[in-house]
Amino acid sequence: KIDYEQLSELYDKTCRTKNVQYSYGTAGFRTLAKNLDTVMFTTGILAILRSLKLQGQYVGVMITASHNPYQDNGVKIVEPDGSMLLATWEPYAMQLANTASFASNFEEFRAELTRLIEHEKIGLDTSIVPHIVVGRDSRESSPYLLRCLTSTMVSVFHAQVLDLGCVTTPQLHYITDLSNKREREGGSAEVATEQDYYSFFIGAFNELFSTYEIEKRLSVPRLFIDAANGIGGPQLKKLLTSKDWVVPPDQIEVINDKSDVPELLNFECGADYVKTNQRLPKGLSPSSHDSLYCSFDGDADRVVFYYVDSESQFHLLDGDKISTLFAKFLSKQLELAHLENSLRIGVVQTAYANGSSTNYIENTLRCPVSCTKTGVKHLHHEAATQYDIGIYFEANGHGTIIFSEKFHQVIKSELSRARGDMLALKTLDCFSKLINQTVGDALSDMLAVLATLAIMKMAPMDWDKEYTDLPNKLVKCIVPDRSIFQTIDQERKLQNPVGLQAKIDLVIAKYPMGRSFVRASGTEDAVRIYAECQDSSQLDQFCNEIVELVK
Ligand code: NG1
Ligand code: ZN
Repeated sequence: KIDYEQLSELYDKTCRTKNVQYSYGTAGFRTLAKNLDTVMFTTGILAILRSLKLQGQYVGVMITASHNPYQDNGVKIVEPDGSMLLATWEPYAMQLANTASFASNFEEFRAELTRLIEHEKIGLDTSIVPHIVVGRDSRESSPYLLRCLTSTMVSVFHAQVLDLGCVTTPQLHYITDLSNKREREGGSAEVATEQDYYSFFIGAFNELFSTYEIEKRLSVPRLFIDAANGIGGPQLKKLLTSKDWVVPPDQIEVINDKSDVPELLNFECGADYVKTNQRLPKGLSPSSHDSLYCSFDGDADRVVFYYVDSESQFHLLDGDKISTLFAKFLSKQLELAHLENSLRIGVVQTAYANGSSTNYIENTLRCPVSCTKTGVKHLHHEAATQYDIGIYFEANGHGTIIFSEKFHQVIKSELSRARGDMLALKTLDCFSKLINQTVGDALSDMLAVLATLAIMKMAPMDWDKEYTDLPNKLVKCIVPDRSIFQTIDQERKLQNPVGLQAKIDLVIAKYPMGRSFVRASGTEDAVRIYAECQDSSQLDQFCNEIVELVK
């Protein structure tokens, strides 16, 4: 039973940010931190309802604004299995938040809440205890917003709340999933912790190296990790100082690790900065051309790699390059294990993937490729439903690999029969553990890349030279109303404004290997224009011509 008197009191006290329009986008709610009190309050309640709906399972809530500037913050809900909030619940999140934001009194909010509870047939009189896992990134505004979020959880809903403190977004996803697995196993009932996360991934990394009986050293002399001055810094250090971590300390250096200086977060560093500007982040000067570099974003769910060649030329190894590296490696293992006809491997991309990468995967690796709309939930879904090994990465570095139930069964049975190429089978088995199965994870992806490079004895240059990116450009265009830009064909073609696509097609036809598409951003009030073509000297002109059509 809900104690409405208490709820009303907390509502008046907490919902201070009024008349703000909230929208639950691909990355949850995200805006200036000072405008988030109300939506934190309602998101806390929605997470409770989600848990009640799911028989009290742990539901995760993460407070983060990822790669956004330090003044921003945000919140998103995670399903019991570590995936993103069920799409049909996103409108509820918005209705509840916007009712609280625009309502003139508590009764209006109460009516909306009641409607939702009845619509979803959520039983409040039962003995179900809602379980919630909360985590936050390193932002200064987060502890306050956490109090807004959890204010009703214990007092009104008698929930059990597991507060992880400061963690990366993928850690929150992983621990939510693990908490439910532990509950299901009953018995031990030990609460899942951050330590479980480190042990699991370090364990898989070490097992992979042991399988090959190779020394636990990186294939590059030195790796520099740019932590974007976010939560990735301290979490990385916990991993690197863990007793099980055996890579020599002189091989890895963490930079931009000042997560305690708020305004440095994502400032001239991090994955988004490096990908967008195609240059080294603040704090790095090329030390040697055989070093490998990587950058996380502010909440460590994205990673991009890069290196500098002997002519001081910067080379980006982005999400597309990570996908292709994994596709090459895992296809080879499948072949060695003679499983290429029983297990289906595929790569999932968005329209932002470089055309060269798609061509390379299809024609050199001979591996199927799917294209989905922007937003990891679309990629994740395609990877999980179409393939036994579904590799997905957005060009910006967010992604992972999903291994199907069938994959695990086949590998287990082949291993138990101890026939065929045991090394390849063990590699596939270890690799499926090394990659975070719940969500894209900078830390786990990084370990998987390092292991792949070490096993394949590849230097950054070898990885890069598999294919050459077509020259490309991504620009933003501010328009009066971006909602008129409606797309079809996985966002690759415009349906509206009527006639615009035909004009775009005429421009594209003028440029050899030209490809361009226009879509409204889901996270910013802007239209994004992407263009690529063979000749870099024509790229600016190509892109400008499209921009002129859009303006
Ligand atoms: P929008 O703003 O819808 O283009 C951006 C990124 C996505 C994804 C989301 C969520 C690009 C071109 N778009 O989406 O890949 O990461 O933010 O954070 O990078
Ligand atoms: Zn992020």
